Order: sequence, then C-alpha cells, then structure tokens
Amino acid sequence: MLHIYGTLLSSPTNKVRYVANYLEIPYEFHSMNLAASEQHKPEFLKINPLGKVPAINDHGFTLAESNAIIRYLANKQQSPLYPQDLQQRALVDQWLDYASMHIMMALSKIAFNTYFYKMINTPIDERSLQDGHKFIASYLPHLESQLTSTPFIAGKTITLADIALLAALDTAEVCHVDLSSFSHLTAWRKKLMGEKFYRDCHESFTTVFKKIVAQREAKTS
Ligand SMILES: N[C@@H](CCC(=O)N[C@@H](CS)C(=O)NCC(=O)O)C(=O)O
Repeated sequence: MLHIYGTLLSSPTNKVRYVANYLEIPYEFHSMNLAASEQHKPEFLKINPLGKVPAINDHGFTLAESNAIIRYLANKQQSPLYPQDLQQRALVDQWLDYASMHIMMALSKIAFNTYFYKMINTPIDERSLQDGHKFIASYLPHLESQLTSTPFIAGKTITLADIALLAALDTAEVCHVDLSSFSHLTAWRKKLMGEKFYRDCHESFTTVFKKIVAQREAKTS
C-alpha cells in the first residue's frame, strides 16, 4: 500500500493526492499537524529526513518533494501523464517547474502573509505580500496565452503539469486573486476541478481551507 503523508492545506500534498487518484493508485493518507511540528518528530524524519510534507512510503521506498513523487508515481504506472517522448517530457518538466517556482511560490507569499504567519505568531511581511500579488499578476497571462493555443498546459493531452498547476492555483480564491478575466485558464480549471481525481479529494479546496482556518482561529481566540 502507498502511504501519503501531508496536510489538506498544503498544495504540494494535494498535488500528490490528485495524481495518485488520477492513476487510481490506492493509498492511505496520513494527516500531519505541522503547527504541532509533527514533521520534525523522529518517526516522521525516518520517512523524510528533510522534515517536510508531502512524503510517501511505497512498500518501504520513501520519497519526498512533490514533483519527484508525482514523476515516480507516473513512471511506475507508465502513464502518459509523463510522456516518454523526449521533447514532450521536457515540456511537461518546464511547466512543472513553472507551476512550483513561480505560481505556487507567488501564491504562497500571499497565503503565508494572509493566514499562516498569524497561526504561528509570526509578523506579516508586507513586502513579501506585495511581491506575491505583483508576481502572480505578471505570471497569469503566460498561462492564459499557453491555454489559448493548446487545450492543456503542455500540449494536446492532460499531463502531470496540468495537475501540478491545478494544485498550485487552488489557493487563488483564498488569496483573493481573481482569475475571471483569463477565460481559457478559467475554463481549463473548471473542467479539471470537475474530474473524479479532484472530486475524490474535495469539492473545492477553498471550502476545505476556509473550514480548517476557521476551526484553528476559533481554537486560538
Ligand atoms: N518543494 C517541496 C515543498 C515542501 C514544503 O514546503 N512543505 C511544507 C508544507 S506545504 C512543509 O512541510 N512545511 C513545514 C516545515 O517546513 O516545517 C515540495 O514540493 O514537496
């Protein structure tokens, strides 16, 4: 059995859950309480010595880093989500990096300064918050432009890059980033959010996020 360690509020964790669902790999999900530092406890460090989620244990093989995990799972299933063709695969890698290094990074700056820093009593960094908004505004048009010319982000068919991007964009609403002026991006996202691999996790990330954050705020007030 595949074991996935993570938290429902983590976009990298949800990326791994979406891919495992898409590939129809049965798994057990282990919810980690990051606020209680469970990721630094010795039993978890045996799975991921880097002390971060997501991580997996696949029949004794342990692995961290969400992009490495989803590549591993797709390779294991020999899935077209990660194409064999050299150039197709390189394009998927390009968008995987773009989704992590730019989209997820920009939205993380906003999410941390709007929600997470408060939970761990860390001061808000206004500059980082502004950077997050500035960066995401400059990156979104590139996604729209690509999705105007191809139905999926790396070409004609769905790949790991679409699922990674979908997970990266999950926090858009809670970060008050309006995607509605990007019609191709919005239609692409709506279609993928309606698919079983997403619905098997949640109806919408926003609803789960708001519920968990409200519960945590109620506990600390
Ligand atoms: N590049 C990593 C990011 C992992 C990461 O930053 N995970 C966060 C949760 S989203 C975490 O474990 N934070 C807890 C900590 O750093 O102590 C990936 O894609 O898996």
